[in-house]
Order: sequence, then structure tokens, then C-alpha cells
Amino acid sequence: MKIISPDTKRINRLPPGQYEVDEIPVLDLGNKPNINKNNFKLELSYNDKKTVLDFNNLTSLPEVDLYCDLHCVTTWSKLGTNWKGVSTKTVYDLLTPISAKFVLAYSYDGYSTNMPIDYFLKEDSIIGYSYEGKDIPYHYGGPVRLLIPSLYYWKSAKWLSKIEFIDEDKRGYWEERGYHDIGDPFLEQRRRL
Ligand SMILES: Nc1nc2c(c(=O)[nH]1)N[C@H]1C(S)=C(S)[C@@H](COP(=O)(O)O)O[C@H]1N2
Ligand SMILES: [Mo]
Repeated sequence: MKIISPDTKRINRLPPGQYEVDEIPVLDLGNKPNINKNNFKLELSYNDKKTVLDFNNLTSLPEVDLYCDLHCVTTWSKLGTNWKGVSTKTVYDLLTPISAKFVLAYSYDGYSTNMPIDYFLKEDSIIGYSYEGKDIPYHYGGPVRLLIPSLYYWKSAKWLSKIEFIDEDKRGYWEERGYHDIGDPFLEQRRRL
């Protein structure tokens, strides 16, 4: 299934305060996690419900093609990127029935980031494993990264390790340091006020 991110259909695709780049900058904490397709595991949890997927389990789920723009809070935007992966809804449904209100995503480099469940479950939110027709390069968060095009790019956790579904919001790495709990680029939700 082909998913076109709704924000790519705006007349002005560039959110306020952003400028366009050609190459996607590499931005992360600088820890280099030892993770690849062979040792990859993704844990899903909600209270005491838990499921673990390896790379093959993940890529056996229905595949989606995503076309989206990326907006980093440091003001660069990359327009028109192509990814493949699994819809976040597909993965969420593996734990069904649950009624979580928030998500905290964790990564193999110690990173984490939170968001409301409705952003996590948007049609263009995916768990990605391919970028521009190839495996996601390690420096861009491969083998598997989260992609939440409706929010600033810090919500798109690279080297994804765990998705915790929760009822009460819990802050991730940048959110604990003052960044916004939602982070909609078109509303310029950069820092908490
Ligand atoms: N695991 C992990 N994911 C992360 C980060 C990080 O430090 N660690 N940084 C975030 C930030 S601030 C941005 S802008 C994007 C950058 O992704 P890129 O390096 O592929 O451009 O990853 C996000 N996801
Ligand atoms: Mo960022």
C-alpha cells in the first residue's frame, strides 16, 4: 500500500521557521549501538502484555510505502523522501485489545521519545526498514527506525528497540530537556513554554 503523507500535499510544504536541505544531516547522541538485522529485536509492551518481534517477524507483516517530508527542530527540512516499513497500526494491533493514550519509543543508543497515541497511529506513521529502495543505512537509524512525519524529526527514533504503550505520558530524552511533548512542526511546537 502506498501512503502519501498529508503534509506533502500542502501548498506550502515548508513549516514556519524551516529551510530546505538536499542531503539529510545525521543527528544523534553519538553513541554507536551494536545493532543489525541479525541481532535486532523490537519489544512491544502495554502494562503486563508483551510481544517481541525479530527482523523477519517485522518484515513479514504487511508492507507499506511511505512518501513524506522530514522536519528537524534545528530548522532543516528534507522534502520528498521514500521509505518502506510496517504501519504503526499493524504493530499496535498485535497487542489488541488495548487502550493506551501515549507511546514512549526507545532506541538501542539509549535514546527515547514520547508522543500521544493519535500521532503514533496516524496513517503515515510507520516502523521503517528501507529508505530510497535500500536498507536504511546505519547512520540514518537502520536496521529499523520509527517515522512519524506529522511531528518534528526528533520523534522518529533511530535504531528502534522498544515501543511502550502507556496510559500516562512519560517524557523521553529531549522532552525531559524542555522539548515539546507533541512537536507539530506546522504549529512550531519546538519547546514547552
Ligand atoms: N536513537 C536515536 N534516534 C534519534 C535521535 C537520537 O539521538 N537517537 N535523534 C533524533 C533527532 S533530534 C533527529 S533530527 C533525527 C535525525 O535523524 P537522521 O540522523 O537520520 O537525520 O533522529 C532522531 N532520532
Ligand atoms: Mo532533531
